[in-house]
Amino acid sequence: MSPVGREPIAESLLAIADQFAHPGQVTDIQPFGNGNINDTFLVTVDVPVNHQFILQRINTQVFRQPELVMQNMRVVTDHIHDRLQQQPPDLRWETPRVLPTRSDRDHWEDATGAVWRAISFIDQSQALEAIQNVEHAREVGYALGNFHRLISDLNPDKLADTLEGFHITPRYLQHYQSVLSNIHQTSQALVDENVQYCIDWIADRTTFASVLEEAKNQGKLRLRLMHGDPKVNNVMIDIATQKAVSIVDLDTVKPGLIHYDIGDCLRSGCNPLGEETQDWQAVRFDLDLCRGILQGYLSVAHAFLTGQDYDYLFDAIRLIPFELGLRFFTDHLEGDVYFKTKYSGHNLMRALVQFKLMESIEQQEVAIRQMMEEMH
Ligand code: GN1
Ligand code: MG
Repeated sequence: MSPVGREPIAESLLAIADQFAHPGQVTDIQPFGNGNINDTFLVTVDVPVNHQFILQRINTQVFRQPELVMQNMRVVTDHIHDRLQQQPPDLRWETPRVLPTRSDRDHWEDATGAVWRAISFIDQSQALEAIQNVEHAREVGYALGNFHRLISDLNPDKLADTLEGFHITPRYLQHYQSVLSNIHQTSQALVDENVQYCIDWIADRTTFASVLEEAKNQGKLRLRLMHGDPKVNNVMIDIATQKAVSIVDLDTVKPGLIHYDIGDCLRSGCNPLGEETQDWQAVRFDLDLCRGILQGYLSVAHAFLTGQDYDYLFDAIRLIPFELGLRFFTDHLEGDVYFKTKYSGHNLMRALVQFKLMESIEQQEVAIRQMMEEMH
């Protein structure tokens, strides 16, 4: 019998999990987390330690070359693993590892062509969906800083670009503009007042979209490796100590600007209502949480940030909710082809949340800049 409140294991999932070289027998498989792209499951096996692992179906509509995603993941996790061996184990920090198939491959393709992989689960830890308090914020910031530190000496040339244009804001804007111009002006889709709100919001900020890319092109910001998706629920927290012990979801590690990561971490961590709220009018950017995340981040990153990096921190915080809102809104206009949705209008709601967060950031610009000044 399955445990109370749990679905019995689907035979097909069990067969897929058993393609991977895990110890023991599988006792449970449950859907896990709330990813917008891949399908994720937590698998439990009947052994005393490391008794869980992650099983994922890679979304090949988004990641068109899943073998390169896996190659990157191995390069990154091997690098971090080696670095962790070289330093004294004062603080617990781990990296997820790729679990091979029984024939020693890093992914498995089923009869339908779906691509699956298995990744170790960070034992005795959990990812929280929403930010809890300032201590949690500090840990989330620390996790990003530590990740940036650990990959700072990994040669970017070793990583393939698995998602071209990812986190290049002007590209998203260009795509949005072409989608919008293809929708007939009298289309029902544009009549909605919230849709109109988004269109106006974006129209007023088009020049701002290229702020970080211009700084990169002018040599003010350096290309480095970034995580690509350092949101709150990708930071694993040790259940006993409440300290961050890992940052997971390494699909989007690639050369880019660490500012995109900093902005993404803050847009996710300073919005107490969370990015999935439907109460979008009430969304606020919380300054105490912002201070917490930056304190945690800078406690590690202060050593490698330049003066110009600091100069662009505010723009990064303001830009990423804009970029993500733009991505959600474009997907809404295109008929939800990229992000998974749970209800009609979901991507529009997500866009409104991000634009409201951006409004709150703009309103608090003076206070945010002053806070950064004090921390520099
Ligand atoms: C997507 O699938 P998930 O939830 O890890 C997206 C991120 C967004 C995020 C918003 C490859 O990440 O860029 O910030 O949704 N990932 C990709 O929640 O597009
Ligand atoms: Mg992700």
